[in-house]
Amino acid sequence: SARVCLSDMKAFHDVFKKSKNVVVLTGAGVSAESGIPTFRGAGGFWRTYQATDLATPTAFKRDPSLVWEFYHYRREVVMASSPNKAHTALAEAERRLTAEGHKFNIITQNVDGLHARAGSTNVVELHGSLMKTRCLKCGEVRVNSDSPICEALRGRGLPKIEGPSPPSIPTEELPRCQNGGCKGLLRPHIVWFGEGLERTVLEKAESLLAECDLCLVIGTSSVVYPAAAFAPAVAARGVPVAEFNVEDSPTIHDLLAFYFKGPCGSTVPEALG
Ligand code: BJW
Ligand code: ZN
Repeated sequence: SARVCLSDMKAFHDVFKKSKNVVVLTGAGVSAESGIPTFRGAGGFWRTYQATDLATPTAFKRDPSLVWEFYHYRREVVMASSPNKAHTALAEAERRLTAEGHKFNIITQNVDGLHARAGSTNVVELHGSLMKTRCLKCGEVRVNSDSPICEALRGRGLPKIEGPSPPSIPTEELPRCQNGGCKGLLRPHIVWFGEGLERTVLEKAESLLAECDLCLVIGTSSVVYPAAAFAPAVAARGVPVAEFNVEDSPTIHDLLAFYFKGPCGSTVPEALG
């Protein structure tokens, strides 16, 4: 195969220097060193729940108060955190490469907004954003970084509680729409399991993937579709794919041109520096 020696940083630098159109796919691991728990690691629990049990439309219908507590907590964690060296190195690479007339785009599965806060401007948010809400009644999507998002959630959402859970918050007191007199129940503007990605967002991601000549995959377990299919599609065109992860992801390992094992806060600045 055309596979270059895995983990060969010098060979990677040669490929990186020659590429004119880089697409970076990121997942929760890129934010791990900012203190934001990943989904499938040990930190993927909130109270007794697996994070992925609460990120579903069914969970929200059953118990919107519980799901809002979970998202309120995560919003507060993200607002108190900062971009790390991997985010910063990606933002610097974007500035440098676009100034040279090249293309550099990030497709992120993350909902934390840390790429933008690090200074990246070409970012596609595949799974939505913790800092956006969507109204169940009128459909309005709005940026919202209020802390707390509503009074009733103040002090709620702690990941560890002693004794029985506090009573549910009445739905009237959960975040409500402020579009005119709508007052509909708001939900996080996030793609939950079983929900489709926004069509325009997916099309944008697919067109970037179709034209890139180098693809970096950083901090994702590559198990959640459709994002899990992105690196295989790029590799099928003969485009080199480089993974940066503390563990290698079995689902994409065989198609990699490069694999840099380790915390991306160290490996990514070295690769892009
Ligand atoms: C480090 C590090 C460090 C740590 N440095 N690295 C086809 C086949 C099978 C199933 C499906 C399919 N098509 C659709 C599905 C169903 C489903 C799916 O994929 N299920 C799979 C689990 C099998 N997909 C969907 O439902 C999607 N919708 C869809 O396709 O609609 C149409 C449809 C529906 C149903 C059937 C068929 C078609 C929507 C997916 C939405 C994903 N939403 C979530 C929750 C967001 C909400 C929230 O944030 O609360 O998005 S799930 C969760 O996983 C989150 C993440 O974005 C996503 C990906 O996780 P990620 O980022 O990879 O995190 P981890 O934790 O898994 O991995 C972290 C990695 O970092 C690890 O590898 C670590 O080693 C590494 N790491 N520290 C470098 N310092
Ligand atoms: Zn509304």
